Amino acid sequence: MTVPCYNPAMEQKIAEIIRQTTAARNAEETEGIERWRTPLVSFASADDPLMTELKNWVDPKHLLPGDMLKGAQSVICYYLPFNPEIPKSNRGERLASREWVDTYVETNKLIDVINEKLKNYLAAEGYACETTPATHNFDPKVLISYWSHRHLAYIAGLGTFGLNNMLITDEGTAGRFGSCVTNLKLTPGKRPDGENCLYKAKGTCGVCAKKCVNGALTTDGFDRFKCYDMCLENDAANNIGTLADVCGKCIAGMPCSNRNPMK
Ligand code: B12
Ligand code: SF4
Ligand code: SF4
Repeated sequence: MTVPCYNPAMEQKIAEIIRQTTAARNAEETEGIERWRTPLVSFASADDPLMTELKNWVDPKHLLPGDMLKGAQSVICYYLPFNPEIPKSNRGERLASREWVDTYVETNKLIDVINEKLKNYLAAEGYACETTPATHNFDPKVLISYWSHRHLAYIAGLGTFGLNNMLITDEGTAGRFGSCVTNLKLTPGKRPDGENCLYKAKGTCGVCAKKCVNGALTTDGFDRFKCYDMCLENDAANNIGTLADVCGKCIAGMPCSNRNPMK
């Protein structure tokens, strides 16, 4: 029986796996630019009092870490920030840039690879790890997932929510999140004190709402169905043989795209 206790060497190794797997994937890129900057990694305790809030914030059906894995101790949360050239390519126009589409597909694949490596590493050390894909784990009728990576990343201290719904990290919003559950006890990340969104902190900016191309995002709220219509419009326009339901105009060319605008 493994007694739960913090293990800094293992925490470092987990972060290393995430960063090295991303770096190795960047190095394979022979034609284009490197897609990702250095990932951010943080951990949340399965016992954090905010975990039960997931059922209020997202949906009563949202899972708790213990529903994913018996004996869960922690959630490993990470963020893969894009090279700023990727959101830059997605500015303007109604349709998403091809770079944005390809980076979405490639990042989802990379998250699967990272999760598999984390699972193998933890298994070799005698721990369990339960993984979930980056997306398409949502209920198509309500467009809500019962495992929300960004709410878990919020609990782990990786950022705060912006007006555009994105979690604004210290490396911005143009990137993707992964998370997995383990029975290894990991040191929880500290949550930021203030808001990272200029609109929420000071009532300024609001550019994301002005730039929404399908009337889905306004300063009064968000219509997820209008947003998904736009994502499907991009999927149809590209037709690349795998679902590329993207848009992301509200995170391209924004003050929060590649950095925390409050720092
Ligand atoms: C379903 C889904 C969609 C749906 C619905 C969108 C939505 N906002 O939920 C559709 C298909 C429309 C969609 C669109 C997009 N998505 Co999407 N999507 C998801 C998915 C699968 C689940 C999200 C979910 O269930 N949310 C639950 C609802 C209730 O939460 P919410 O809408 O985010 O709203 C909350 C916050 O805004 C919040 N809020 C505001 N202030 C505060 C303050 C506090 C303290 C808290 C707790 C909450 C909070 O209030 C709401 C309730 O909590 C996740 C992957 C995953 N499994 O986590 C990706 C994900 C959210 N999508 C992502 C992205 C990037 C996009 C797009 C840009 C498309 C693209 N890739 O080009 C657009 C952006 C739309 C937008 N502006 O919100 C990323 C977000 C990255 C980031 N930096 O945050 C995610 C996390 C995928 C990933 N693995 O990285 N998506
Ligand atoms: S564009 Fe401005 S208002 Fe919108 S989320 Fe980013 S900082 Fe907040
Ligand atoms: S992803 Fe596109 S449609 Fe959805 S809120 Fe952002 S700009 Fe609007």
